[in-house]
Amino acid sequence: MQTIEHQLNQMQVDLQLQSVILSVLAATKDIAFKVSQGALSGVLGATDNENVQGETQKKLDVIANQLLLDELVKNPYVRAVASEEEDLPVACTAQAPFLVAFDPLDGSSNIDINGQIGTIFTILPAAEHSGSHQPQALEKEYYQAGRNQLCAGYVLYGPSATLVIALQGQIHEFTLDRIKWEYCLTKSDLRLPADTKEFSANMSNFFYWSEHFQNYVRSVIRPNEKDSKFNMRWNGAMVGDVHRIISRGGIFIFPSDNKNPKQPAKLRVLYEAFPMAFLIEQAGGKAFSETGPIMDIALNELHQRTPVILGDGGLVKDCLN
Ligand code: AFP
Repeated sequence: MQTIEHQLNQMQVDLQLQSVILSVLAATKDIAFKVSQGALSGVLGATDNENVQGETQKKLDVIANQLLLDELVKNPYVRAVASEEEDLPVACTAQAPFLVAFDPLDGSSNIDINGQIGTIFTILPAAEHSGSHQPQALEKEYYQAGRNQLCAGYVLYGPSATLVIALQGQIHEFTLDRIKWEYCLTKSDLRLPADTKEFSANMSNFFYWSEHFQNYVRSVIRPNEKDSKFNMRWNGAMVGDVHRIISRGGIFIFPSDNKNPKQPAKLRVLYEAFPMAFLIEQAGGKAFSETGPIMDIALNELHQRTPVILGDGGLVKDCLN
């Protein structure tokens, strides 16, 4: 069985980049183990803390964040690590060539119900001539467009732990062998299946969306003589919804809403939208905000948010027109 290590070597991925990817994956194996032990490993439930997003942290958010930081801080090729759970980037090795960003545990609300959760990550190039190694200066190094990403992926902790990773124009799926604790190749060159009539949206936001998105959803669920109406699926964890779309096709929409005028969009650009857009594009799909391709967003705030509409290219076009 082809392991991720073999695959990266076969693709002749830069050895320093390989090392960073394998550090991320080493941490995800620990997270996968703790998740699989559930209540037995003491990872369920909430802490008393709030993260920078103002959300109550779950124990597993904190544990997953720490496991990733511990692995990456000691990697000599990582200059800094930005996490959804940290205010500012954590400085690692000065002058190192790569910046890493991750959502350590996406879908936290599913932790305690044994639902789908995952780790999402991206790797970006660090500036050639870096200045100060202070967190505030490092933050500015992340202010890049999504197209600069060198590699992005996620590990979905479901009934099995599934890694989907995109780099060098390829996207592959690996499954964690829980006996050998190795990620083994299970699907190569993933392509989004076309014409799946399935949409993914949190419908409880319907009346807070613009008329445009309300009309789109009305149009896909309206009984129609010619077409069968769409089915709906919503995991509450982007990692699960995107994995289904990569595997089975369809469209995911998380538009802006007017629930909270200070925060019209929910999903984070750096930790969710960028890596998922990179993966979806590599699989032949499209990923847009409400104003253009997500990959063209130029980040200007570490915890910036964006609307996300992604999936099959034809469906995304219909949704935005
Ligand atoms: P958490 O990781 O804080 O649970 O948020 C998950 C998420 O960012 C994304 O994975 C989901 O698609 C989205 O939020 C779900 O948000 P709602 O619960 O508001 O629908």
